Amino acid sequence: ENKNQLDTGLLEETETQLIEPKMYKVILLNDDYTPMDFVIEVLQKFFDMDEQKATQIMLHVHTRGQGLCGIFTHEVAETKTAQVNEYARDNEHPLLCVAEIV
Ligand code: TYC
Repeated sequence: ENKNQLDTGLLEETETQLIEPKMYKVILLNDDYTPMDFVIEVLQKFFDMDEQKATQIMLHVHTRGQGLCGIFTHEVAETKTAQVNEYARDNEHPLLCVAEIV
């Protein structure tokens, strides 16, 4: 509930509904064929990571099977997964990225 000071000088109460956006985890999956350097490049290019962070996430995915790249709104998460999967396919790698609701 907000109290808005209007130019009438009167104080009017209005109700503002605040809707929390649903957030989505973007997860990278391991496979046996995508080169490690390509995965590091993807993490830097699409998730704004430095080389050290990207290497750490890549090795986590490689050893544990999957790993978290970030948490985003629905639109951003869907855009990033589509961009990663398209970039991987364009370069003929099976790398897969998925979004799941938090
Ligand atoms: N397992 C791959 C290899 O040995 C490397 C890799 C890491 C692939 C992370 C995908 O999401 C991935 N070359």
